[in-house]
Amino acid sequence: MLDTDTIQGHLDAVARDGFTILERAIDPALIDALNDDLLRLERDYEVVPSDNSFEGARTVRIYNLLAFGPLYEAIPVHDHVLPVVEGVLDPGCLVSALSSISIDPGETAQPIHADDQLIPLDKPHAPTVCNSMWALTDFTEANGATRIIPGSHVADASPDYGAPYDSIPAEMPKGSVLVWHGSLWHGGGANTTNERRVGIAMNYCAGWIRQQENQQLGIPRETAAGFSPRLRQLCGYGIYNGLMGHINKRDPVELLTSERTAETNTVQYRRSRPESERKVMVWDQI
Ligand SMILES: O=C(O)CCC(=O)C(=O)O
Repeated sequence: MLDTDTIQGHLDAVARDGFTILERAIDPALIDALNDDLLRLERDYEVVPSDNSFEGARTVRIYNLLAFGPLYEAIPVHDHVLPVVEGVLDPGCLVSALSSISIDPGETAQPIHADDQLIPLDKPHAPTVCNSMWALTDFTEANGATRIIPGSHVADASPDYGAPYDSIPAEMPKGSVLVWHGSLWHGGGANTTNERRVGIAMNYCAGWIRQQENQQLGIPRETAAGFSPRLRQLCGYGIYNGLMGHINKRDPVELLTSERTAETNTVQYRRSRPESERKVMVWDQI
């Protein structure tokens, strides 16, 4: 668990520089287990590079990791990382996407981009996205550490796709986590070594915008029903600010964990629920 001064230090860094690094934040045993399981998934599902300029011709990406077993459930809620993300966005934030990014030898640098550049808001703006990269191997300049442009999160535009920019490598030891404001200009680095660079991209967004991966359909319902209460909320089974995401004025998590069908979702019109069982929604406060 991070103390409040440490969290504030990271929040100050994100506000000033657009990023922060949580050094050796993750237990080595979890890192090893993730490395092993990602290799299993790659083998079992025969995952190969996508071969486009953004995803890379020598980069293996596995998406939607929460659908692949309980091991991945520890990532979005990790108490050495989530408090920083909650400070950048707010506690109503959501899992936007969870994927692995394994950059193999010979990969060239990814075009510099901002993760929020498809969101049509004038820049600079408050963070709508806060992303993180878990280093499952050491991240070095030579093996393709994420390249970042400090301070670019306050630029009044996103980068031009494919243009060259001066950037620095976010070097960090295995087990560390890079956290950044979604407007920060960055990209995966070139891997000039003989070894793979492995990262997990744990991406979050504000509770009031759309998630990049559709968590409610992408994760089987019975899998999501077994998540911890906090993870369910982060996946979108919750209500933002007492309004956004409701179903007939009820928290969607009630439907996730019940056998209700679309027809029975309308039950509140026929039988009102006891006050004590209801979540507080915005209508109850005005
Ligand atoms: O792999 C990396 O270091 C960064 C990847 C990235 O920024 C992306 O794919 O959006």
